[in-house]
Amino acid sequence: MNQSENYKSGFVSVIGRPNVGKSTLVNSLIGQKVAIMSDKPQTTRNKILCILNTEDAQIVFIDTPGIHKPKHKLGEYMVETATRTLREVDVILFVVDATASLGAGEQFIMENLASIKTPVMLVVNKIDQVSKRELLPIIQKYTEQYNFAAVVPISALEKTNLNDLVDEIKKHLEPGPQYYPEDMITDQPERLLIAELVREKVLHMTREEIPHAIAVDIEEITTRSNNDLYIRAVIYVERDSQKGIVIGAKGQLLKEIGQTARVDIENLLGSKAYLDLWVKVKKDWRNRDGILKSFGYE
Ligand SMILES: Nc1nc2c(ncn2[C@@H]2O[C@H](COP(=O)(O)OP(=O)(O)OP(=O)(O)O)[C@@H](O)[C@H]2O)c(=O)[nH]1
Ligand SMILES: [Mg+2]
Repeated sequence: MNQSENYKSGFVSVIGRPNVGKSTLVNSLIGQKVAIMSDKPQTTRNKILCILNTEDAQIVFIDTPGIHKPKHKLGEYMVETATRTLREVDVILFVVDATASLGAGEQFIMENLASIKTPVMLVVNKIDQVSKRELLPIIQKYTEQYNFAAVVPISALEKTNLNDLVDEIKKHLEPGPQYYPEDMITDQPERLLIAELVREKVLHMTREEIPHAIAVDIEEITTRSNNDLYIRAVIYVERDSQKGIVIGAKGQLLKEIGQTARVDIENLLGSKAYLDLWVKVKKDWRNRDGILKSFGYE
């Protein structure tokens, strides 16, 4: 245990609009893919703890769903999950996209932050996409409206300025214990990580309503006699027509989803895996409390 007098620790919530790069940031910070990422908004659905250990600190990042105007119960759950973390943490990272202008969504989040005493840092992400000259006026628009504890421009994708960000966070942490063991990087059980990897592949390979309409449930994980894993996963969709899309002509899309997910799962678990993928319909599941619960959104 690392418990010197100067050892600091704390919880840091990573919030922002959908698609600004929150999950990319936490993965880059801890150097491992724990939270799935995609170019579709509303990728993250639950809060995900990602633990960073340094010589002198343990920082527990909480990746959260993007804050948006919810259109169904799942969305309500997601936004509630994100906003609930705000009062439980030592530092808040408000992540914004340097390539998008300050809009109603950001405004709404800043209004919510107004009543919160926790230090909020403005993290301006995707600076690999804008010139230095463009950056300053973008930052100014935000700082005019809120008194941020710090402003850190970064690129989560290219890992630019992440050390500065960590240093800045440490300044706002109190001396504290190591909450989690050194070798623990997330609170997510294996079963959930596997389900998320499958969901990520569906997000990458489908468009329009499909990414939002799916949920993945892992029904079985067993170790075979040769130590290979057998995993049975079900991809749930909301309508029969969506089932056809996910399976694809001659089952081709489902096969591709399975192959790419299997590679990630094998990397994650360090053993060979057989992934048995099914697609089932659960009508309007995003609005049904009981089903939301059974999928882990509670
Ligand atoms: N160019 C560039 N793209 C980035 C950067 N960070 C993230 N992205 C891209 O932005 C998209 C969204 O990234 P995510 O990390 O899934 O975003 P998120 O904020 O977690 O999104 P939600 O979970 O939907 O709220 C992906 O296509 C990323 O590759 C960056 O620093 N630069
Ligand atoms: Mg995310």
